[in-house]
Formats: sequence, C-alpha cells, structure tokens
Amino acid sequence: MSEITKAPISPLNTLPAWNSLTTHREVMRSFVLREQFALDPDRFDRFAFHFDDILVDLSKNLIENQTLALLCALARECRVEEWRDAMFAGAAINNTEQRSVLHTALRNRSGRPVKVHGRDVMPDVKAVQERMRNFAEGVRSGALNGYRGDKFTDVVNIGIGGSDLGPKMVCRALTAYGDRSLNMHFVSNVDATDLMETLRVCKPESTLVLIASKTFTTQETMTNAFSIRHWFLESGAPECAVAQHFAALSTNTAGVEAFGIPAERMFEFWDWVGGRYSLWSAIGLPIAISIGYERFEQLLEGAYRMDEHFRREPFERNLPVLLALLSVWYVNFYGAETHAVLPYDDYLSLLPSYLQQADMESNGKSVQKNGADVKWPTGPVIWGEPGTNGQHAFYQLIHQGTRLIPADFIVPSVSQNPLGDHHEKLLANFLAQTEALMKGKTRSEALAEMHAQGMAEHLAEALASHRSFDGNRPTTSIVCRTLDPQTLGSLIALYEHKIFVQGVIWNVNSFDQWGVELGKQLAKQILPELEDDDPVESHDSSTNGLINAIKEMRRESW
Ligand code: G6Q
Repeated sequence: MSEITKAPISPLNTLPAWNSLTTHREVMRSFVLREQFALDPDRFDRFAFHFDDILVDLSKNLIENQTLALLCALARECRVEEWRDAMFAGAAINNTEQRSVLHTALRNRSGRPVKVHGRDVMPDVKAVQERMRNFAEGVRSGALNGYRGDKFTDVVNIGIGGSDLGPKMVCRALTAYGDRSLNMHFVSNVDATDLMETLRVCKPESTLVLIASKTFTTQETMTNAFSIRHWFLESGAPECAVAQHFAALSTNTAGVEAFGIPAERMFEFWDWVGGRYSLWSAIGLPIAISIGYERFEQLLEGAYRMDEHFRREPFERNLPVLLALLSVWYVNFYGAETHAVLPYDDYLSLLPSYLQQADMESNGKSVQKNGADVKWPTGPVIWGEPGTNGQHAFYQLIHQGTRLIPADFIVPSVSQNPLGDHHEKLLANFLAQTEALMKGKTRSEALAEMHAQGMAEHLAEALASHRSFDGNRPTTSIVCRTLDPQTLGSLIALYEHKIFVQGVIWNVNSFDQWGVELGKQLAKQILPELEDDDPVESHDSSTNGLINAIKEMRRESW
C-alpha cells in the first residue's frame, strides 16, 4: 500500500515553490487584469479549459503563466500525485479514523477492482446499486406501493449533514429530470417545525420514508425518524406496514433492524464513504427515485469522467488541481478569507450550502495530519447565492468592499425552462458581472460618464470616487451546455477533488470532522438540565444565565 501516508514532509511554508510564490506575489502587486487583457488578446485561450460539456475560464484570475507554473510546482512538492493515487488505491488516508476514502469507488465504471484491506469492494458496490435500481424503479412505477395499495406520492428523506445536503441539492438541481408525480421532501432539523410543516402536505398511506444515516445514531435524525414513525402509526397504519413505508440508508445494520426496518429495506454503504461525500452511495437513493436509476447512473458517469481526468491529466491542465491551486494562491498569498459560489441557475440554488459543508467541514482545520499546528491559513469561508438575486444584495461588497473575494460564477448556456428572453438576460448579467469585476471603472471613466450625463462639475467631482471601481477582482467562470445529470456529476466531483487537493497542500486531514463533536457532547449534557425546574449552575455564567432564562420563559408560557 502507499508509502505516502508515512512519508515525512517539509512544512508547506519552507518548500522551494512556496518561497518562489512569496517572491512572485510581490511582483504581482503591479498586476492589473484589465491591462493584461489589453496586452494579450490570447489570454482567454491560454487560461480557458474544456472538459466534456464544461468550459472553465480561469483568465479573469490574478495569474500569469509563471503563477500557474509555480503553483503546479508547489502541488508536486506537496506530493499531490502520490496522495491522489493513494486515495484512489484505498489507502487509509483518513488517518485520524484509520479509514480509506473511496467515494470514487461508488462511481468506478472502469471494471478495475478497488481494494480495502486486500478485498475488492466493487462486487458489494454493484450489488447495492442493483438493489437501489430495483427499489427506485419499483417506487416510480408503482410496483412498490403503500400498505393500502396507494402509489407513493411523497418521499420524505430524514437525514442531516452529509445524509441530507447532497441528495437535497442534487434533487433540486435535477428537478427538470424528476418525476413530477413524486414530491421529494428533505427533513433535517431537529426543530419540529421542519418535520411538522413537511407532514402537513403528506398522507401517511402514500408516503415513503427514507431514514438516511450512516451511523443510525445521530440525535436529530433519530428524533425525526421516531416522530415520523409515530405520525405514520397514529394515522391507523398497522405496525407491520412500517416495513412497507420505511427504508434505511445506513452502515449500521443492527440499528436499522432495531428500528423495525427489515434487511431487504436497508441499503448499505461503508465506513470508507465519508458523510459529505456520500451522495454517490445508498444516500443517493432519493435521487434515483426522483430522476430514475438510469439518470442516477449518468450522474455517476459524470463524476467518474472527472475522476479519470483528475487521475490522468497533468497538473497544468487538471481542473480540480488548478481550482485548488487558485484557492491556495488567494488564501495564502492574498489573505482572502472567503470564497463565493455564485450559480446563475436557480436549480443550483442549494449548491453553495452543499459546498459549504463539503469544503468547510473538510478543510476547516488548524492541525496538520501529524497533529502539529498549521502555520498557514487553511479553508476559506464558502458562501453564495444564485445570480441574479445576489447582485441586488451582497455584490456591492465584492465590487467595492475592502476584502478580496474570489468567486466562481457558474451558468448553463441553455436553459431547461426557455421562456421569452429570460435566459439571455440571465447570461448577460452573468457575463457583465465577471467583466465588471475584472475591469472596474477608473476615476476618469466615472467622471467622463457623469459629464456625458450633463452633471455639474462640482457634483461629478464629489461623486467620482464613489462611482469608480478598482476592478482586478478575480473570478472563475464555469459554463456548461446544460445542467444535465452527467454534467452535474462532473461538477460535483470537480469540487470534491479541488477540496482534496487543497487539503493535501495544507497538510490537513480533509476527511474527519472532530470539531463538530464538542457541541454534540455539551448538548447531551444540557438536555436533561432543561427538563427539570431546578436552576442550573454547572456552566459559565452566560450559559447558566441563558438556560435559566429559557426555563423561566417556558414556565411562564405553560
Ligand atoms: C459529514 C459529516 C456529517 C454527517 C452527519 C450525519 O461528512 O460526517 O455531516 O453526515 O452528522 O451523520 P449520519 O449520517 O451518521 O446520521
């Protein structure tokens, strides 16, 4: 197995390429994108990359050839190739949990075996996929139905985090391919409002419930699971009907059986599938139900094609590597603290929140793989909203604020909902924003504009600095032909591997999430303290004060 996991590495900030990049950054202080475009008519051709039906334009980034050459050298010095190969080969690169990281096996369509502890996992993967196909198609056709013979009309996925965000985002993104007679619902929050508002529109006799939980112990999910089972039984459904209306997507067979879901309704996955990388596994069952198994396979195919690209292309043309390196460039050499994801497609409205988890839970770390503190900034804050909505809200800060915010702009060329000139307007805005962020507007241009409008000189002078823009704000444009399942699969895998490469460079374990544990532990401690009338004194004064005030308010309202 791979030696890379044991190889000593020099600290990132002592590597030769890091030092060269530090020097290069000084040179780049005088770099002005607008001037570069004027000087070099081939800039787009130099920095635009094609992958299947996706075009990725990096030319509006603060880079020149030398920048990418040095960044690629950094990736090599960080041994990204070896880490990548180790991941695909099933090495236990999640070192704090001693686990392989093999979401790529779930979409491995090459026929190659993938071994974990010397055993090929592909037969198990294929067997579960075959069961998913039968189940999904059975629900869609009506061959599998409710205990009174009703066709299922509503599918409620109960899960949280990785067992919610991926399938929810994809189902939303592929609505145009979904079966409109099946309403897909995703309940995640332990706030009963989430479940109650969902159940208002569901009928127990025609509702299929998927309990999605890798561990089958997560507090929120199990609370919602028991509550929805209660809702179902309270409607008069017999206990034995639970088996017909519930299915589980999990790694915990014993937990699933204890809940009352029989083995044939459990869709298994494995500890080498991380929660936030699990939409390709049984956790993707709601996707397969919504769009049909064949299209789910197209999603897998798209991801597989990106996997192959990531495995084979030299770094200089390797899209996940290039996107990761750009992020490193901005985070570590420009001090960027956030990164915006701006999809110009309403179907991708959940992509920013999906990527928030994928990126921030993976690379929001301050300890290196060996336990030493990191001495360099790691994962940025990921945020965003669909365009054009964001333009009327927060883009002001991206254009004229004091912070550098690299942004990904994503758009399909062809709309799934052609209507009048809506899509042309959407595209025009997409293009205009990246152009404006790159070009800016000089003071003299702002003045000339105001003079042309006949504005008095003193007023124009007073307003000139308000109405000028520095520009030089970096953006990456990702344009696809249309948002079909295969393209979406490639896009998600592109971001997954980007995150992986960043993690290798920052030398953090992108596949654990210990930071979420403390809050869970404390919540368990606080829960019983909320249930009695006694004043609480066991915490700090703020937490005690808040607990006691909440208890008082609740007493008053009873
Ligand atoms: C993802 C995280 C986390 C996880 C949820 C749900 O990578 O591990 O978001 O997916 O906590 O966990 P279960 O699937 O075990 O309920």
